[in-house]
Amino acid sequence: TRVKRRQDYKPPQFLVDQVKLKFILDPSDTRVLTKLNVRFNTTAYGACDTSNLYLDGDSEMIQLVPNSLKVDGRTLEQGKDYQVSKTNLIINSMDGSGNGVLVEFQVSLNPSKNTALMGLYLSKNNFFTQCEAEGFRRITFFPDRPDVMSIYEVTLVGSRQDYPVLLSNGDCVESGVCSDEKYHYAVYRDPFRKPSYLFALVAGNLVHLEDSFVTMSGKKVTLRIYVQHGNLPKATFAMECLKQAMKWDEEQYGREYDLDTFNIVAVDDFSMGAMENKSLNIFNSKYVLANPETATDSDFEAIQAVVAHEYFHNWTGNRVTLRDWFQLSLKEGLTVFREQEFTADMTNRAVKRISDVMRLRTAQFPQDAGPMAHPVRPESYIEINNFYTVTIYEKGAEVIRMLRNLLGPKGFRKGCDLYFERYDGMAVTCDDWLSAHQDANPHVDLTQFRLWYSQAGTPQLSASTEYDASKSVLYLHLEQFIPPTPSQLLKEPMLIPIKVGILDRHGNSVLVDTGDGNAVETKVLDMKEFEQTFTFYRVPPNSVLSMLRGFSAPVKFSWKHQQSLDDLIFLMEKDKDEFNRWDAAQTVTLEYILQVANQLLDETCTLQQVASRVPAPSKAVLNAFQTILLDESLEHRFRSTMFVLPSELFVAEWMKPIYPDAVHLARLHLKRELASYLKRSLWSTFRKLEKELEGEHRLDSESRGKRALKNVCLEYLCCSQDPDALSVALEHFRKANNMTDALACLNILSAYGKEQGEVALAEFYRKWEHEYLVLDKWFRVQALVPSKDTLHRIQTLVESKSFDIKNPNNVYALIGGYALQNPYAFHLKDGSGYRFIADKILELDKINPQVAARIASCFTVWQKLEPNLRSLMQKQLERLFLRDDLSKDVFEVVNKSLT
Ligand code: BAL
Ligand code: ZN
Repeated sequence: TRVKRRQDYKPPQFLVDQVKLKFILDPSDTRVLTKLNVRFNTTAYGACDTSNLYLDGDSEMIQLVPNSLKVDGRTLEQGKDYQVSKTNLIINSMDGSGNGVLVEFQVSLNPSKNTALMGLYLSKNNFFTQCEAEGFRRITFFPDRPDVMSIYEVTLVGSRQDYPVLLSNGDCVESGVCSDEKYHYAVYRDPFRKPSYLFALVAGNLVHLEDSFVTMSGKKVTLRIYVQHGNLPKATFAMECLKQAMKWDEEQYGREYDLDTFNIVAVDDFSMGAMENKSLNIFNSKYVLANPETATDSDFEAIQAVVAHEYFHNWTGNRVTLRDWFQLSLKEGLTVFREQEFTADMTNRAVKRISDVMRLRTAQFPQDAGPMAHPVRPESYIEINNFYTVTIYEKGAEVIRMLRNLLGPKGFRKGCDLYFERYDGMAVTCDDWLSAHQDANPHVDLTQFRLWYSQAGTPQLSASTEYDASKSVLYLHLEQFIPPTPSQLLKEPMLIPIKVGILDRHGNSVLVDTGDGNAVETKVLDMKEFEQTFTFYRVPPNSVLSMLRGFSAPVKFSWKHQQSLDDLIFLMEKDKDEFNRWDAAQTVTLEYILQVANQLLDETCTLQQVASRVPAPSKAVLNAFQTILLDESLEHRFRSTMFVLPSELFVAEWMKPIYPDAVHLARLHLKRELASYLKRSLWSTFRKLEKELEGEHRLDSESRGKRALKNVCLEYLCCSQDPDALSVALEHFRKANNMTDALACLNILSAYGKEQGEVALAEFYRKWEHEYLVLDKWFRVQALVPSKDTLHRIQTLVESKSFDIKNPNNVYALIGGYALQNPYAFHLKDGSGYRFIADKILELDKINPQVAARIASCFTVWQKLEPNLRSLMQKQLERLFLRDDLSKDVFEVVNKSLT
């Protein structure tokens, strides 16, 4: 299997100025008439007599129609003038002078067989496309790489009855009925040059919601959201989000929309979240459709984020695109950053930051410490689909955030403006992005900062202090260590921006004075060396440092000598930085959970036995949580977030080797201790909020916060399986008038209430059996039941009529939920969980390799597990490795895991 390397990049030999495509749509035999205006790339290679033209084409999906290939009107002969392989169409001896040549041909394809959902495929009898990263080669032969940018004209022809809606990128310039009146057609022209991965078409029986937006220069843009019949009322929220995003991008980045229409289409079968095709975004329906009965508050927030994300791509990704796939984070990291900032502006900044960091720590840190670790700009890959990762996206966004902190908001905006101005309409690199910022900010040196793009691994930052009471000076010693990652053993020191604050013993801010004449409440220290000491002046005795405020860099921070519990509790209660209050609570609870887990290791014991064997959590900690729960001056949402204990996956990151059961028991033990100590306050808070929320359901941020806190209280109250609490949860479940409450209760009941859980699951199913997206939640709830019996449940569910293994949402919810998010149920001591998942990976690999590979990533942890689990998981990896029919996607994950 061929490895692609960044350093092997060469410009394309041929460019394609114009693409004309005519699709005659048929579920099992679609024809694509393709006309390409190609010319030899003389700018890169000079002129030559002739050269072979290589067009990518995936023979699994497309067939060249015999005798259809012509060059400048002359029909070519197979074998003599051209060859077709599994992956290419090679046309011999094309003109190398740089003059335009017209290449025409026809291909046939069978969308109904396209279960990989890459290229042209069917979902509920409607046609959709997904071309990123390399799906266009499953539609027609083409130089399918992002640096070949073309003007597209697309004609769609299809049955009027079956496909009343015909859509492609750009503006519809012509449409009508064909001579055979059963068919109609539409012609689309996209005036912007674009790479093939941004091509899209949709044809089907859909309805749409329409609205408009007037841009900053007064242009009216028509906005449409297309959905299946019956779903229109569920699209109104997404439409509001789209308008918010359009406005925000004008205000924050000066970016205006550039066409007369902007379309979003929702589809149930989709491997990713959504896709930013030029003016025709295609979305996984779960990121479009919502009403309070069927969607949770988190679903609404996810829709807001994804709608904005795809819209923002119009500038960061589409107008300025990628030179090659190694640069993926150039558009993804930047767009995630823009989306995060947008969401922070629309909701609660601190809570948003906390949830982003939770995701980074739970998913990205383990990836960066495992066999699939890669830099934000990878050096090599086997299958690019495997690189749509939390590292490219979320760590990529952290890198952009650090850059903005380094340059300041104004300098960053100047750099962005220059980037858009300089590279509009071009396919560029991460280096180009940095050079725009460097040129716009000549006083800052970005040389060392570039390492964030090339070095993988989460930097570990450790700190210690010394205080000189006679001078009121505090010395902060910092050390950074970047662990070795695959093919990168030695690392250079990174530029780590560290935001610090100082608090005196009463919790008042002490100005951070480093002697540069600029004493401020929060200061950014630029850590550049492996070891560095910072000096703070005029520091009162017994002050406490608040480190890495707002999580100013994606690093693992720790104190050399464990911070005292008093200091942590103090920060939890008093820090001026809300993020750090939360983080202090995380540290306190993480340390306790680890202490208990390390005491249990692989001993099998009940929770009662755990409680009798380990030291109880300190009263001071319990009281601190009590104070926070009852502190009405804090936002509900923030209070609820404070009660989310570090996830089992995150705790495991700190345990060597990992004993998943011990982590689970230790975490649950702490939860129960908290619940028991806070019982009265939890009940009173729950009851109070329940009352306040009575009446009509409201979606505003305050109501969402109240629901979150109320449901957190209920969860704590139920976690010890208290029958009274469980009855309340069941009652609450039954009378819920919104999905947030119903689902929260369902999760609680199925996790902690045996019979009540089954009753609630059955009732939920009966109510929502016909609501595809809600049923998906029902799958996920069951996948997440923290029980050793969960595997049996999943085994039954995958065979049920409601589950469709061809549907990625179903797979991610049930199989992914189990293998990737439920360590206690997945890590079974007889290895049966691993065997089941390996079987499913093999089955999925034949259907949708991209989805199969994502599930396979659950095995990347094996080397960190305790010896028994480690060898059981290794066995399944080896079993997969021995297959000779694995897709590139799964092969890459398995192969890297074993090496
Ligand atoms: N470009 C793939 C989907 C997304 O990140 O928007
Ligand atoms: Zn994106």
